[in-house]
Amino acid sequence: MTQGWVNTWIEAIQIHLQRIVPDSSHVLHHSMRYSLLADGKRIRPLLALATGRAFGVAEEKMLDAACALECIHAYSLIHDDLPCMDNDDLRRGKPTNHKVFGDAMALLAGDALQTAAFSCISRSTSFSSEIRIRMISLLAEAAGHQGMVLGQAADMEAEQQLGEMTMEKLRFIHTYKTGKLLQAAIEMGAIAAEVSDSQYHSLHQFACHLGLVFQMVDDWLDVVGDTAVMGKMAGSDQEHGKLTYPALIGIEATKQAIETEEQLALQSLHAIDADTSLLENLLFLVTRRNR
Ligand code: GRG
Repeated sequence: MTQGWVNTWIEAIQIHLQRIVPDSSHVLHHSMRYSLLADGKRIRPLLALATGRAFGVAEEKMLDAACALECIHAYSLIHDDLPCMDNDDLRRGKPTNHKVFGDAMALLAGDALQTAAFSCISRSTSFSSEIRIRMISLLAEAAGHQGMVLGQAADMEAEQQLGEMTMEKLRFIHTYKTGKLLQAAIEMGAIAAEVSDSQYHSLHQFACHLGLVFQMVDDWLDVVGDTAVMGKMAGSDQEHGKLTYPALIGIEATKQAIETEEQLALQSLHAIDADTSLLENLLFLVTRRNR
């Protein structure tokens, strides 16, 4: 049932995303659409839709807010791939944005996707202006200097001081760099549904655990997905400037940490008096991909 729901709404999200950036002949719009419409899991929009659904908000109503999250995500990936950051050539199986459109256009496409996200929510006809302002404020905090950008900055700083990496620092980086936008996705649904304070608190806890486990699984797949890396894993990721859980605590401890975070996420979800089965299944989609 969840797979059917996921397929239906991934398609609806894709159609909605196509409307955000005009299909014009301008290279800026080509560059924006190249990344925004590329295949991705759409986990952030799906989490927003599923949270809304748990509290009776129709998926259609949530689409603007959900797609705003995907715009921020697409912008972050474009900028993260630039030569001045991770300098990656491939993303989602295709050449990265700057490889196709050049560094300057990729920078601008990312900038424009970021502002498009806020425009998307502010123009939404689904919610009152009060709710839209709360959503905009939440997204700005999650994406900006108190959220994802802070996490990216901490990551860049830590790469210069690899010997001093600790579990505490790694958790901080992941909580901010990856976790904050995932949290915002869930809290966006909570704001839309005007949930009670205690429900908001449990959803927030769920979102924190989901954000951490998302990153741990990502790290796990980086290592286990590449068996050639396993034999030399203990220090090699750090030598290459990549900070991962397996490189810091080992494969077995990472596996255990994933299971612990999954259990904590489930406990937070089960404290909520609503049908959260979609959220539970999205958690499993995150934690059990390829494991
Ligand atoms: C440049 C401001 C700025 C921020 C960049 C999110 C981020 C911060 C960088 C991405 C680097 C990265 C690969 C992080 C690992 C976790 C992550 C966000 C993976 C990509 O997200 P998915 O798996 O991607 O949801 P898809 O392609 O499915 O959308």
